[in-house]
Amino acid sequence: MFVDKATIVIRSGKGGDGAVSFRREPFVPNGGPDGGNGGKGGDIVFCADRGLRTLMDLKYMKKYKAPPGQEGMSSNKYGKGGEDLVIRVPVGSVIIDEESGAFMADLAEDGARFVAAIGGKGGLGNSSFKNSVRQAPNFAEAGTQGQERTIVIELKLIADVGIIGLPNVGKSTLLASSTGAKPKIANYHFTTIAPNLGVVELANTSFVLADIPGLIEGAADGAGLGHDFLKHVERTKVLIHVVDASGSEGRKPLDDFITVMGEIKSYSELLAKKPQIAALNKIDIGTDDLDELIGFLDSEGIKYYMISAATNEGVGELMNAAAGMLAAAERDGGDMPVWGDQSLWMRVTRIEDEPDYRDIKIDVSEDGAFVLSGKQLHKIFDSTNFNDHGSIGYLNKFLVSNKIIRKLKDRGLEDGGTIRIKDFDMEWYDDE
Ligand SMILES: Nc1nc2c(ncn2[C@@H]2O[C@H](COP(=O)(O)OP(=O)(O)OP(=O)(O)O)[C@@H](O)[C@H]2O)c(=O)[nH]1
Ligand SMILES: [Mg+2]
Repeated sequence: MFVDKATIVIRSGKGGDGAVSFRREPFVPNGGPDGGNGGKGGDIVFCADRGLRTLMDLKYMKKYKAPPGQEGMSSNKYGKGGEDLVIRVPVGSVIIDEESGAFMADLAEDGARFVAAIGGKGGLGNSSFKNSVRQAPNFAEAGTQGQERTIVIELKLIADVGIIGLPNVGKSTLLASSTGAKPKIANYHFTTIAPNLGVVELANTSFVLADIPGLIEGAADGAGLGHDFLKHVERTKVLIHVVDASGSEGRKPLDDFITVMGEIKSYSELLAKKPQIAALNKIDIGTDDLDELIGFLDSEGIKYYMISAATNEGVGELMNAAAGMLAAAERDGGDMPVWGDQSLWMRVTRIEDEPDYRDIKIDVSEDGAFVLSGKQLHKIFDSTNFNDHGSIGYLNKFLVSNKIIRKLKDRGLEDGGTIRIKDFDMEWYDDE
C-alpha cells in the first residue's frame, strides 16, 4: 500500500477576554458596568477537496494557527470571533492525533469537514457579572486558551490512472520513467505481482499512477494472477494500455490489444468503458507492422502515443494526455456533494464528558507545593484573569466550595504555603 503522510502542528485561536468597563455619562456619577464579552477564537478545520491528490502542500508548511477572538469592548460591545482556519486535504485523508494515536476523522467525501481544534471561548464582560447584590463588578472573565495538537494526516493513495497490458510489455518501466516509484523491472513475464503506485507531477497538476500486474488470457476467470489485480484497475478513472509495438516477443500488436480488452470486458463491462489511451511502447528497438493496430484504434476512437519507456521518448505527451482525460472524467463524474454541506461535518469527540471531569487531584511536589489538577479546575483556571480581584475570587470560591482548601489544610497547608495549578504558583493566606 502506498501511503502519503504528513505531520503538522495546529493551534486554534484563544478566546478574547471580557472587558471591564463602566458607563460614563454626563450627570450620572456611577454608571453601571458595560464591559462586553470577548469573541470566540478561530477553529482549525480540515476540509476534503477533490481538487487535491497528494499531501505535498502540508509537507512544506508545518504550523497552522487560527486567529484569536477580539477582546470585549465598552458599551456592551462583543469582540468579533476569530476566523476559522481551513486546511484543505485530498479526499480520503485520515486525521490522527499524534500523541494518543487516536483516529479522529476519515474525510472520505469531497467537502467533508472536521473541526480538529476548537477555538477558545470568549470571556464574559463585567456587565454579565452584575446582580442585585453586586452592582459594580470590577472584573471580567479571560478568554480560554486555544487547543494545540500535533496531527498526522495519512492518505492511502488510490490510483487515478492504471497501466494495463500483457506481461513484459514495459508497464513497470513506464511507471518508473514517469514517477519517483522504483518497481522491479526484468525481462520475464509476471515480474510485477502486486500493483505499484507513483505520483506523476506535471506543470499544474499531479495524479496517482498504478502499474497493474500483467494480464493474460483467462485472467477474468481466475487464471494467472487473475481477479486480485483486476480489482485495482476497477478503481482507476483512466487506463493506459501498453502494447509492445516492436513485436519483440513475436506476437502481433493488434492481437495483444484485443486479448487484453477481451479479458477486461469479461471481467466488467464498466471497466471496459473507462477512457483509455494506447501506449505503443519499445519504439526504440523498431516497430512491427502497426497499420492494423492503428487502424483499429482509429476506428474505436482510441488515442495512441508512440513511446519508449526506456528512453522516455513520448512519455511526457502521454502523461499530459492522461491528465487531460482524467480531468474530463472527473468533470463528468456525476453528483458530487456540495461543499460545506453540514451533514458531512464530523464532530470532535468531546473529552470533557468523561466521568472524572470534576475530580481534583492533590499532589505534593518536591519543593513542598500543593499541586492541584483536574479538568474542570484547569478550565476555570484558564479563564481566570489574574490582574483582577473579582476573577481570582471566583477561583478561590471554587476551591473553597469543593472543600479543597479544607483538605489542603488537613494535609498541612498554612499561611504563606504554595498552591500550584498548572505552572502557576499562588501563596495562600487565610482571610477567614
Ligand atoms: N528497448 C526497450 N525495452 C523496454 C522498454 N520498456 C520496457 N523494456 C524492457 O522490457 C522488459 C519488461 O519491462 P517491465 O517494465 O518489467 O514490463 P512489465 O510490463 O512491467 O512486465 P510484468 O511486470 O512482468 O508484467 C524489461 O527488460 C525492460 O527493460 C522500451 O521502451 N524499450
Ligand atoms: Mg511489471
